[in-house]
Amino acid sequence: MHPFVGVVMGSDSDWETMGKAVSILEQLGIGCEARIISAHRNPTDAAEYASGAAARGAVAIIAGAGRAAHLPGVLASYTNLPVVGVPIGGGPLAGVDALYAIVQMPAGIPVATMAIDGACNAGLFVAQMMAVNDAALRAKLEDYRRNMAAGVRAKDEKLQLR
Ligand code: RP5
Repeated sequence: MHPFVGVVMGSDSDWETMGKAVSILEQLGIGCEARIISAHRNPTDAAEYASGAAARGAVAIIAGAGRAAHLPGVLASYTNLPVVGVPIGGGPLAGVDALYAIVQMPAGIPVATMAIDGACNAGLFVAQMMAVNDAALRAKLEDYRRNMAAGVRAKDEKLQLR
């Protein structure tokens, strides 16, 4: 059984954002599966997915949803796996509705909430949790930060040539 991260989104319209979590996990060599499951359109599938995820080898779930955005909290209520929530931007309230719905979990069922559309950080956050017990993954994350810092320096140098 290979460990993997479940990346769940409420709609295919969330993919443009949630694909960034999949990309960063894949870039770091972490297995993941992407699923579209809605907490209100097919709630029994949501319950079944979260209930069975740990037994299938999931180590965490990243869940993204927009608007009423109850998906992360609903999935978290069916599993003890860490659930990371990504509020999806857009809609009449620009994602603030989703942020509030995801971040304000009552005590007892935690959801680690990222920024609106913060799917890349959701992937990195889960990778950093997994890296606590994985030296090779730690090295990849260190590389990632080194490259990011080099990118900023390169942009700075380019600006100085202006
Ligand atoms: C939420 O409603 C989804 O997560 C999505 O962000 C939003 C709109 O869904 P669609 O109408 O685009 O399917 O459940």
